[in-house]
Amino acid sequence: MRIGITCYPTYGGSGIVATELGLELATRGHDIHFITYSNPIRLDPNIPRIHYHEVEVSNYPLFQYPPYCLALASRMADVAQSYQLDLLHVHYAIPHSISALLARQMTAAFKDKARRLPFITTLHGSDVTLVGVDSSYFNITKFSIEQSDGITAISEDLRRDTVDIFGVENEIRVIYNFVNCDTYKPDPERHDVHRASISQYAPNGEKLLIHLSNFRPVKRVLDCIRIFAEVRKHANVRLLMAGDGPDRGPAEHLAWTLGVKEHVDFLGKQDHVERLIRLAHVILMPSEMESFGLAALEAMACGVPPVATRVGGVPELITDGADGFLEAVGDIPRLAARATELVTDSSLHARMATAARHTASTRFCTDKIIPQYEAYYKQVL
Ligand code: GMT
Repeated sequence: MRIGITCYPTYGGSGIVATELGLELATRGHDIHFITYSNPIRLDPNIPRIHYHEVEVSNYPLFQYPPYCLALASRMADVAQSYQLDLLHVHYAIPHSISALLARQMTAAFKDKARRLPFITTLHGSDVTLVGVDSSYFNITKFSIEQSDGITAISEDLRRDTVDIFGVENEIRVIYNFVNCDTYKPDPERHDVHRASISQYAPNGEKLLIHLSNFRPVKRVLDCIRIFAEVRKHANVRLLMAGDGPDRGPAEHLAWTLGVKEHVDFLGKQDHVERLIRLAHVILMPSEMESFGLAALEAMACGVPPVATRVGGVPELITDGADGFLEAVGDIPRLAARATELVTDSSLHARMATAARHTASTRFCTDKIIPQYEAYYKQVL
């Protein structure tokens, strides 16, 4: 198939899922055309069957807000026509599904060359639960979801939210986030404290906690610092904070206030998180809301148990007490107690690390999930 993919190309779960999906589809023989405003992170455009089409948004003094949505629609229609795309697959409803809807209409109206260009919208979470519910976007989000030829949601919880919030009656297919279990895998030498990769972050043989996100308020990164400060009272640990965003400054300040700053590494945005995650003992994901929790899945595939919050679609991924721990949002004492158990009880850690890897590899590996997208594409065509 010839598939156009649009996503936010910057750091964020939806862009990562879209990019990894495109790469996996290309290795399965499909022609994949990314139509985005910049090259998605994690995308090497030199890979066979991967194409990248940049959306240029020209400005004009009259425009206070350059109309990206229109430039995108126009580019989608051009690429679809030039490369005879079979369908568009857009990730994150706003504004991508509106652009796809326009591109579908334009393609159907091309003189002498009119053709059908169906599009699938994959809902990722905040496009429904945070942005979509905003009154300025509510109607257009509902409309664009309902006009899609196919709709997928990354968890059953998000599917239910979409029905409850927007009253959407179309079928919404649940296709979970996935992970490449060959790339994300346990590090057999994690406990070798002398290795350069580990001693760089844990010079005194500390165990590592890690947090990975876009540092938006919904991630509650300040809770990571509070949890860490508690764990440090009981164990020799350091914290890796990977990513960047609005709450990085406040998190650094809190680490300083709580007296743990020298034990926390703020690493900024990382290109190869698979090399980093596998060095850790525990991943912290204390989010306010999470429709799935891709970072936790990537960690589980590396045999790193998550300590997370019981929100959104997270319980569809993590089974409390078996392959990770779930606690209430903001319950620092319990979240810290769970993380402490994992870094101080090596048999508990080994059991959970094995279970976490097992969950990732038996339910969420690419070979389980990508065929579900391929089957859905065929159904929509
Ligand atoms: O987590 C974020 O804030 C980024 C956001 C996105 O759309 O880029 O992530 C959402 O999509 C991920 C991939 O499908 C999910 O794993 C995340 O759970 C989801 N985030 C939220 O629901 C807050």
